[in-house]
Amino acid sequence: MMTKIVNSWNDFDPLKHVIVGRADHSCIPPEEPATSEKVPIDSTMRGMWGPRPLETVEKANIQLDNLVKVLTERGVKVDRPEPLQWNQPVITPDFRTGSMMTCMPPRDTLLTIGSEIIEAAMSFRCRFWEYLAFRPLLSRYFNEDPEFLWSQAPRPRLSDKSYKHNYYDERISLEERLVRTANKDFVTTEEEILFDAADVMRVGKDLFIQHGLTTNRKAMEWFKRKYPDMRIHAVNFPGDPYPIHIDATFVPLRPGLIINNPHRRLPKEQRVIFEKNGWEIVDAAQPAHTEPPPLCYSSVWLSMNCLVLDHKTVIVEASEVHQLEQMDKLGMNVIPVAFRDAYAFGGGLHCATADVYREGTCQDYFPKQDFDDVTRV
Ligand code: ABU
Repeated sequence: MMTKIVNSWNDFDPLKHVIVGRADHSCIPPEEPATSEKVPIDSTMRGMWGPRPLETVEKANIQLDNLVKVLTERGVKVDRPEPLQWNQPVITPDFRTGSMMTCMPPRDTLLTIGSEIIEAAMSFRCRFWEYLAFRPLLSRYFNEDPEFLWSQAPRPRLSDKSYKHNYYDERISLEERLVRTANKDFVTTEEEILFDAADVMRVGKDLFIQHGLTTNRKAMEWFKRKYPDMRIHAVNFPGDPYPIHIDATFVPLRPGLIINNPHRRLPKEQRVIFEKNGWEIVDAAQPAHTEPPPLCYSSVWLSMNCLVLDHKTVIVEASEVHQLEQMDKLGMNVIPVAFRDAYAFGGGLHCATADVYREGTCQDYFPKQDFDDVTRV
């Protein structure tokens, strides 16, 4: 009896099976070359590291468990990772750092492309072993699904050569950060392949990959060689001073429709492929909150970090009233789910999940290619 377990080509076809992360044992990692950026200078998190307060872990797990319940009630099968004791140092021949982080956001670690799941080549030293939390699941999929392709991108060494020395100078103004984003000047070098899975937007035959703090050009070249029959696009959002992950910036809701963070608009010349192929890009609604929750690395734009269940149904964080309303106006049935207590552990509803199975096949959503596409790698 053949069992097909893994299949997903985009973020909008009917979701049938998903991984939802866990917050257990999560730590705030010590500063390291790739991460010091995300802690604002005046934040109480500055210089702080170690296990997250237990009551916050418990609250996050309550909301993660509730998400599982909502999904299960709608017929979506849910698997969970096995958290490690994250409060252990990571020591390799090339570096040492004081602790690991979490397995709350599987979206950063696992990238599903068709019947393949790739363990990403992540740039944070504290996330070096994170994939181990998902190994029991991937091992089971491998045993049960004869078509499942289990892959790992080349393991990065994350030596000092992988980062620009002194990139994070505390005196850098916000304006200077924006100049750097526009110039595609990021903390990582091109020494080795580096990417977080959450920087990859999957739209059938096309992968749109954000070039930013967590993903470099070499990764895009790797994708191009790995998938010669797919089209790889490099996108960049100059309005984002901290470009980490595409899923609070540029989010597809269904074929032909994307919501784009209005502070991080896709530049005109990079929009051509969408325009020529009849896609509509609309500004996402404003977040309902002016600040992220305490001890959170992510921005208030987790408001748009939604989980699409099918072309007409989307889960949105319950307090994000403007985003809920916009989804409704865009013709989506909206399921509000409280999730802010989980944000600090690695992000929103999309971050906290990773696709295992969506119905559908690899479609060409961008058949018109008779123009100069500046995004094409
Ligand atoms: N993991 C998504 C975070 C993006 C943001 O902070 O806006």
